[in-house]
Amino acid sequence: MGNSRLILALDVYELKKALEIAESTAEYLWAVKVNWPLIIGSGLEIITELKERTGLPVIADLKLADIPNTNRLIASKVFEAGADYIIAHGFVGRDSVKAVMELGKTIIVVEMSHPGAEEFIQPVTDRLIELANELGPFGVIAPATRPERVRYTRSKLMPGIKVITPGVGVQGGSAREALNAGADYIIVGRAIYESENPGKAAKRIYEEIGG
Ligand code: FNU
Repeated sequence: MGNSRLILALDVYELKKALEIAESTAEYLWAVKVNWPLIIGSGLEIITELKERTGLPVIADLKLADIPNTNRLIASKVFEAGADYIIAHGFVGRDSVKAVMELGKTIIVVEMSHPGAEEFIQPVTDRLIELANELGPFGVIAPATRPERVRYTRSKLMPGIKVITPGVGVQGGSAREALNAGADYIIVGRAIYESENPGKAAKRIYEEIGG
């Protein structure tokens, strides 16, 4: 749905299951996010298939963190498969991020949602935000588990760069709070795909965030 701000994190292995969940939730989503579990379980073709079945944008959450050449080798195949966005780490440096951005729309991780993010990533978030402001990616990742950090990131980030926040639901973050803190999109995985009725779960979150 064009006006939705919900991104489904489709972290299952199996192709059939993935397509079932995607189809039953599609009308409440802005985009579907695939990560390594699904790519390892179902192959890269799952991206093409998901796009065909749902008509939604696909975000490839590979968190690329390699030298520019390897980032380029991976990203070119993933964009070729139909991914609309790739998530890349910023901490490896601007050359590695640029290698991805030259090939397609990119989302840069400036902070993560798990507790361990406070060890190494959070101390350099300011510099990662500066990098994003310099390069102008589609968006950045900030943690829904720490709404104050979402607010902080939004306040430092150039307008036009989207703030995308995972950590809603099982990790403890609230969709409403993340959006109130300035997030443009929220990412939800287990709270939808582990639910007995993923369609209903997606609808509930969609309605909670005012669709
Ligand atoms: P759920 N994800 C995350 N935190 O959770 N890409 C980050 O900081 C980040 C992510 C992803 O907890 C995670 O890999 F940068 O079941 C998973 O795919 O709702 C999804 O967001 C969260 O899944």
